[in-house]
Amino acid sequence: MDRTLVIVKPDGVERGLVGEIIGRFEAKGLRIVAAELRNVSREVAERHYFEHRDKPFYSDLVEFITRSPALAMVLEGPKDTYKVVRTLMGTTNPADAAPGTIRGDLGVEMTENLVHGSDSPDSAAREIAIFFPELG
Ligand code: 3AN
Repeated sequence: MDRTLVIVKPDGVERGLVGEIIGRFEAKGLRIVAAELRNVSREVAERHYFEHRDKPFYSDLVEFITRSPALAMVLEGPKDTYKVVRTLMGTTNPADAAPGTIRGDLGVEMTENLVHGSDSPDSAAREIAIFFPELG
């Protein structure tokens, strides 16, 4: 089995889309191993988005993920579960994301793209350790 980190971002929680988004992962066959609604601290946000620290959108990203509660969770499934999650999420920009995906069906704004999913097995391990150190 393989695990990955998923976050329903503040826009998804504010819009009442938590059930809709989790439902898609569950319907696909992934299992929730841990989940918590929490205010992401600036420190955790900065660790999480470390690889983007030099990007022009970095401060917007940190502001956004810390602005109101987000639902952090660990999902489990077959090998390369992170890929299954990212296929269901759709491409980064919701305006371009395919219909049938979470971002394609539910979003239209670039920063407010509803959901985060780790982008590799290494990212998954790193991000799970940041958000759920007790699972290590
Ligand atoms: P994804 O969330 O699809 O893995 P990443 O990891 O490339 O995308 O980017 C992390 C986050 O940074 C995205 N979820 C998005 O909110 C934001 N982002 C990425 N690229 C841009 C960009 N060109 N302009 C504004 N925000 C961006």
